Amino acid sequence: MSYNFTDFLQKKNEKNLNEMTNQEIYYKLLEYVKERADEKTPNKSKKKIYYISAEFLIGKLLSNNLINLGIYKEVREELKAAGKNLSHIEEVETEPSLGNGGLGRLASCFVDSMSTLGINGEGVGLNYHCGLFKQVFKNNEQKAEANYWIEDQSWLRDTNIGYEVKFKNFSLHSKLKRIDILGYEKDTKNYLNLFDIESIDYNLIENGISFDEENIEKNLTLFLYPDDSTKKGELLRIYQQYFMVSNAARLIIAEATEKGSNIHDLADYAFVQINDTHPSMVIPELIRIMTEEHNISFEEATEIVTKMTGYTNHTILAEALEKWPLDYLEEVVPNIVEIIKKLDKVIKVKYSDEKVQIIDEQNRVHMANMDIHFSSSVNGVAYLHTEILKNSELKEFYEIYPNKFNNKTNGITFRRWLESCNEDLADYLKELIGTGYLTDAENLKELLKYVDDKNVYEKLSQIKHENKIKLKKYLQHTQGIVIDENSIIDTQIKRFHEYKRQQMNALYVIKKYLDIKNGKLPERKITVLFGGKAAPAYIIAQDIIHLILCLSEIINNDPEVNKYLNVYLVENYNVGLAEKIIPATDISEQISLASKEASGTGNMKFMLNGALTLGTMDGANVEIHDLVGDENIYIFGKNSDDIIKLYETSGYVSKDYYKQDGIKEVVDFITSDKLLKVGNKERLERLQNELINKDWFMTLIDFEDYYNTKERMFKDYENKDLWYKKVINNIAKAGFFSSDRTIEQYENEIWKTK
Ligand code: GL4
Repeated sequence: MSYNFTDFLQKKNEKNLNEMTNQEIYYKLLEYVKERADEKTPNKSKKKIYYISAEFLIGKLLSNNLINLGIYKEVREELKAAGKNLSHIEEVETEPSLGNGGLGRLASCFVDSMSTLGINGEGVGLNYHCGLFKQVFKNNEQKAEANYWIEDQSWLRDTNIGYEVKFKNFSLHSKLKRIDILGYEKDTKNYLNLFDIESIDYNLIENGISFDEENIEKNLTLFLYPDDSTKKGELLRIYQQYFMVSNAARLIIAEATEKGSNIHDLADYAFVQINDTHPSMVIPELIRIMTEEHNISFEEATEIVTKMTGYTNHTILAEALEKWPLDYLEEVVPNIVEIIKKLDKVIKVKYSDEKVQIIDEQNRVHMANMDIHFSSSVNGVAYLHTEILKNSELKEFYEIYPNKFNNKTNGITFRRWLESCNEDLADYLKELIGTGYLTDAENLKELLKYVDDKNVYEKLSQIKHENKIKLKKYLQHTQGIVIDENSIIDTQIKRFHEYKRQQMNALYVIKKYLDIKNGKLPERKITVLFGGKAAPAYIIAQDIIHLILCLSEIINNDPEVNKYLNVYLVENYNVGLAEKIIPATDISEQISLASKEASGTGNMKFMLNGALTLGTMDGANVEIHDLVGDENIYIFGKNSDDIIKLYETSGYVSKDYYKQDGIKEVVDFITSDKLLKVGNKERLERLQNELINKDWFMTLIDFEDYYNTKERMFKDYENKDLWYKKVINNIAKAGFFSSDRTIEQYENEIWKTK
């Protein structure tokens, strides 16, 4: 029986809406949504997918749940009638940042799509009490603070499910918490399963964000590790990973047994998708439980587990592939080490090539290698990425297992990244092409009918302008930043990493500043927006943040320049900010060094929201380019083959580029008096030195092409018809990047639950 929010409040004898504060309304809405979600039944099928991931960057859930329940507009109208504003109420919700970036956000888009497609597939991860650190800026530097998100009332539901997890020196009892994952207008739902320890000691937080390494029993789920892409060998990480997979294995076996599995046939009941190598220990853990507790031989257990697991690789950065020292593992989980050694022996007998061994000569366990040997599917996350895995990074494995390798180009959920974050655009699309695109994103292609329609250009540019005004209000209110809604908005939002090359964008800003100082003025004001966090241990990334903050201080306060150029680094970039920035952006910066960004998913979100891509032929940019064609994207820079060759031959010498006209002046500016006046000498000098003498991610090789291509973009922007024709082409072709398509491919080609 359907009842609206007002009925719900009456039933509970609550005050009238107009007498309640936004805070009160938020908590009542939370209750109401949970009650409505109770009407839904879990998806059922004999075989179930367990998407195990150390990260689920779920973002706020209220508006998405309202949309998926099909009551977003209804609730908004009810609130409006009582003089309340739903978007103000959304602000009350704290954002759970249970992920670092793209990898965790992808996992969240995937659970949304599994639910929407009616697939019996759930997420399994950890319930971190502090999400990714809160970023604050002081003296033009990033400081990290603890980021609590769990309140007395939240989306988490308690269960009475829990297991005993044995470590070498102690055991921990777990507690499973669940979050409902509602499919879009579906009668069914799935869960996100987050395991926790029984009680957390909050006093163990040191310096805002670091663990007390002595008290793991009391703080195992206290923090999410703040490293994206670089994985340091930390003991705590092993504790977290084992806790996660041991619980997952118990859950899988319990659920399968309940459905009638005799464990010999476990692969008919469960499939585990291993999201990067953080959950890799699920392989030896399942084998351990089968052999120790179910009387199954090691050989048979290995065969079963291989059949029921698939591994997704998300990165080709060598330093990001986890390699755990064997003695670390011994110290934490000796039981697993026995199994890993046995698996290693199986491989050593078969193959002599050092590159494919699980345990190397320095006694380090290569988690990815174990995954590849002992799972049935290995996939990359974009066409180019998978090709690089097959032909270079994991070549030796591809030769052994050509049939295991497959590609699953990433996707994004259109419910969050269009319906929810850009309502005006979503409504206008419905007006033009109907609602079909909401369930079959390929229907966006129908927009091509309007590719020459100037009225549509006009309307799209109005929507963009409105979104800029909304962003302006929001940033003004929350961060004291005042952007100009009449400027062109050029955005780079993502984790700070040298390979993503925010430093190249910063060099562009310097060049533009110098241009303006020299009287070369842009036709229209440019607002350069940055957002992103740097891992606290990643010094150069912190230096890049510092440079950008210093540049914004100088530029935004210089009356000669700030009429033409503004630069902002928004503080504490997270999913919520992305949802506001993306719809307001004109230029999407996707400028990683070719071959380094596995896929990217921000690139897809911008495209869908009518921004044009300025990018290299890297990750999923390659597929965006293939879909929209040369004339609807701005590609620059060296391609991945050239870059891979340069690495192989050590053929890049940054100093040769530094010496060139136009580059030296810009790089030298980093330690100019102007910058040293507002900045930290050590940081600026270190960064400059890095660029001149090392530049591992080849910033300088692409700088000139980047600058020229961006200039061409600004010029094209002034021709509205030309620009919006490109915008329509981009939105129309974005359907391919729906995570529903990605998940359908996982289902049809790997999981086969149906
Ligand atoms: C990442 C990749 O860096 C990113 O390109 C990709 O889009 C994402 C999801 O597949 O995974 N890998 C790691 S590690 N962090 C990421 O964001």
